[in-house]
Amino acid sequence: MGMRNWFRMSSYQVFSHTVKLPTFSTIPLFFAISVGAIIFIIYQNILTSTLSMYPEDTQVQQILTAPTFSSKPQLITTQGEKARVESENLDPLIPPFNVTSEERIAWFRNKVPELELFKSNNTSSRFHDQVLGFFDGNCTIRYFMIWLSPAQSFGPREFAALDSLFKASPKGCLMILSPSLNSRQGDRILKPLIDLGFKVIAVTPDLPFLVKNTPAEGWVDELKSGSKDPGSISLSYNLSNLIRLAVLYKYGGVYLDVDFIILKDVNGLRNAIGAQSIDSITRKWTRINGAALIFNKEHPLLYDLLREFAMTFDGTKWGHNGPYLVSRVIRRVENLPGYNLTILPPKTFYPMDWMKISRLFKKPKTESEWKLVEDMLVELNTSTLAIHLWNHGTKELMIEEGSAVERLLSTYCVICQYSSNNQAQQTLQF
Ligand SMILES: *[C@@H]1O[C@H](CO)[C@@H](O)[C@H](O)[C@H]1NC(C)=O
Ligand SMILES: *[C@@H]1O[C@H](CO)[C@@H](O)[C@H](O)[C@H]1NC(C)=O
Ligand SMILES: *[C@@H]1O[C@H](CO)[C@@H](O)[C@H](O)[C@H]1NC(C)=O
Ligand SMILES: *[C@@H]1O[C@H](CO)[C@@H](O)[C@H](O)[C@H]1NC(C)=O
Ligand SMILES: *[C@@H]1O[C@H](CO)[C@@H](O)[C@H](O)[C@H]1NC(C)=O
Ligand SMILES: *[C@@H]1O[C@H](CO)[C@@H](O)[C@H](O)[C@H]1NC(C)=O
Ligand SMILES: CC(=O)N[C@H]1CO[C@H](CO)[C@@H](O)[C@@H]1O
Repeated sequence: MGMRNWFRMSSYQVFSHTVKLPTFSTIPLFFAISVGAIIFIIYQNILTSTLSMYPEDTQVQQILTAPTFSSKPQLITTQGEKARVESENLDPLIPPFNVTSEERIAWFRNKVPELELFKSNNTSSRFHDQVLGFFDGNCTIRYFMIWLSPAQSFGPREFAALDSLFKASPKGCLMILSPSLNSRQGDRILKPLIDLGFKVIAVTPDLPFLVKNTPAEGWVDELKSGSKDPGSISLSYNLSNLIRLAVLYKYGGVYLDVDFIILKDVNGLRNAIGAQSIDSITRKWTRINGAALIFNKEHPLLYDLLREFAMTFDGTKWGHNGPYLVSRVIRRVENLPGYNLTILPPKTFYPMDWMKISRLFKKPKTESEWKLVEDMLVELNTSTLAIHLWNHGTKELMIEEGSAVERLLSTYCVICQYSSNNQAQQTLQF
């Protein structure tokens, strides 16, 4: 029990050392810029320095989105990519194509006994012991990631996310919730980091245990018992959303998607989530993204999100789609007392939006393009904690030599498998 409170207690200690109070001059400035744009960033009654980040965002966007890259980035056409696409088809949670709802339910019912994720129904979970055993007092920060695809599709780009994480937080501890990586193959993938003394582990999450006594418990029970249609797209997508909420609700810590490059330690932030876009006039957020979450355990927002998840999946009650869930819930609660929520500006985690991210994969050709990449790197180094690469749209893109992404990958790393030569795309053999 003492352990379970650890994150919370020590996070306050850490926070008190690192929080920067806004200077008095920034407060009136901010007010002048956005009177009436209600921004609500309160952490334990302290206005954090993130307030003053909003006005600067225009500058960042100008640098990051300057329209100099003319041609499109190249697509990968190598063997490696074909192998990757094929292995992704092995995702155990993608239901058979073009079948009825009844057929999908039947398919899933047969599948459940094989799915490690759903195995336990025990209050004394082995998973829980693994979490308590892994995050000891030497972890400066507690990270979680999730990987529900097969181990063979965990490629060099995903590895680069881990590599950047340990560059930023060498004393941090990372638990990857993943049935497939909790294996010999997973051990081989993580070995280079473990050999260097970094604390990383892959553990099969115990979903029934994680959602116990949360509003999502019934949802998981129904799915498990085969009375709920798992849906036609990918159950992994929804389960990943659910697991990140449940694990932070239970233990607290930092959750990150595996398509980030982490530039800085996020220690010092608590109960924070990133805006992905803001209104250019009011400066108020328009979309919040759940790819990066920094929360104390049992935070009320996580509870609300779990409840919303369980309700919306039903389809009959709310009828909104998954990706909007976080924004919708936060819009309802952001001004309520007791939430202590920090909404970070887009440049913190999403400095480049998904429509424009591909330019970061392109080789700069002219002198002004090189200069632009330099400026971007400086800007990212000053104002971004982690850059989201929007894998859904970019995993097919080649990381071209000298591109911003290549530069980032070869800078923010300890093992640095991406080097500056053209071999960056060769498939690494784990
Ligand atoms: C929010 O901050 C207040 C004041 O510090 C504290 O009492 C309360 O527990 C915090 N709530 C959460 C959910 O962290
Ligand atoms: C889906 O299944 C139906 C009936 O089995 C069939 O008529 C239809 O052509 C299939 N569609 C695709 C895209 O395979
Ligand atoms: C439940 O936990 C107990 C004790 O840890 C163990 O002996 C038992 O096999 C577990 N049952 C299941 C279904 O996991
Ligand atoms: C676990 O589930 C099995 C059937 O799936 C049931 O027989 C058993 O009683 C359950 N155990 C607990 C502790 O809920
Ligand atoms: C922290 O690390 C030291 C040295 O490796 C070890 O002796 C100590 O037991 C660790 N502390 C905890 C709480 O695990
Ligand atoms: C980022 O900025 C810090 C301090 O401002 C500097 O020490 C560091 O070298 C920079 N890193 C890169 C990769 O530019
Ligand atoms: C509750 C939830 O997030 N449900 C989503 C599951 O995934 C599908 C798409 O794959 C969404 O449409 C649902 O909204």
